[in-house]
Amino acid sequence: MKLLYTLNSPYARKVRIVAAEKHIEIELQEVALAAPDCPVKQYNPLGKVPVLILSDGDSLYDSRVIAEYLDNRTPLAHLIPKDNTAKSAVRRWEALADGVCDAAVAVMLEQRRVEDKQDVAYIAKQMDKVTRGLTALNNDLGQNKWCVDDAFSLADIAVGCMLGYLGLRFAQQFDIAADYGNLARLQQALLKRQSFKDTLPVAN
Ligand SMILES: N[C@@H](CCC(=O)N[C@@H](CS)C(=O)NCC(=O)O)C(=O)O
Repeated sequence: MKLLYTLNSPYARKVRIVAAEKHIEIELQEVALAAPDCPVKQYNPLGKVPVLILSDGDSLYDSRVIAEYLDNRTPLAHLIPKDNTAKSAVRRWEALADGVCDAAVAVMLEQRRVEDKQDVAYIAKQMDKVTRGLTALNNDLGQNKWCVDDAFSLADIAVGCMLGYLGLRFAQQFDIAADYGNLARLQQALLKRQSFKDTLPVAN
């Protein structure tokens, strides 16, 4: 199996962490999405990473589908609970964390345009999603160690990848330690795991 990824994609990081936590060997191929010969479109019509290429040449996307596929590949250390209520809770945390990433990525892309072409109202709307998402996640976590049922899961991985991305791209705008203390505590716990240490985003 081969994963097409970019170094700082929070969605690809989620998949890399799931694979590491499950001790599943995956060949990693870093891609440049803007390169004319980028292989991603060949495997995912949407042209987005991550894409997992299976041994029969078939491909899986997006990150949520890949995470579930990997989680079911081995019985070891399940990251998505079997119980329906707990499973939905984990998937909801993931949906919100990924949604915060979607809004943050949208802002980052808009801010890369020439300044007088940027849509200020659009940026503000996306930033509101980020802020509301962070507040909800921080409140829902409360004093709990992990997001769902006191067990490490895909929910924690998704939230950790989102926080890593905000730290990389929006460190000036969001002071997680000061304003979202519960999330900051979760992030500290996650950063002790080898899977998180090995996939830290790199400023570029
Ligand atoms: N929902 C998708 C989001 C993937 C995504 O947006 N990836 C970004 C990189 S962070 C991408 O490939 N963008 C290229 C594009 O949109 O053309 C997932 O969870 O995998």
